[in-house]
Amino acid sequence: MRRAVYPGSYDPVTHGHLDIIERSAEVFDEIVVAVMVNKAKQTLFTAEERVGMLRDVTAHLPNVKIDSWPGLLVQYCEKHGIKAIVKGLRAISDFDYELQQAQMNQQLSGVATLFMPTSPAYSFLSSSLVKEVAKYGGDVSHLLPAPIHEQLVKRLTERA
Ligand code: COD
Repeated sequence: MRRAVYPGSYDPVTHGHLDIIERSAEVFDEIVVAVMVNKAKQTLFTAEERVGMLRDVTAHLPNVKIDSWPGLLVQYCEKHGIKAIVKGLRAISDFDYELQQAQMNQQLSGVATLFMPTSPAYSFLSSSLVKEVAKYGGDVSHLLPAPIHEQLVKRLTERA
């Protein structure tokens, strides 16, 4: 079985993430979307909430599983016998850091990283920008699945 992990923060999941998930699910037999938990990093949504949101928006994809992991990505891959990592690339600015991570992960465990270019419609899209725009009242409803947008607005209203 050809399996790959698609790791990220997903704080929250956007149409850009979903597009990569849908396209990579056509290439691999199974995609595991892994919410990577970094306790030092402040997130708007808890890991459990992010896992729940990803489960909701990928319910139509039978070969996509959602999980979370608090450690190194390569440890997750080793534990689950996964040999490939999928990463989305938006622009050349993503490439430097993604290449470094890919080479480090390859050195550490031999796991391969495959880059999937963003669809042009989503090349400007990031969770951070979505949060920033939404925080100041900008309309980001077209950039996220509707239930995620609702949760984002609710959380930002609670925090305001
Ligand atoms: N179009 C296409 N791809 C996109 C888009 C978009 N609009 N938006 C985001 N993506 C891609 C990103 O490039 C990334 O590949 C993935 O989707 C997830 O994005 P984010 O923003 O949710 O997640 P990041 O970038 O914060 O994730 C970083 C990781 C959590 C993957 C990384 O820090 C990690 O592996 N951490 C675990 C600890 C570890 O192993 N560290 C050592 C690394 S060498």
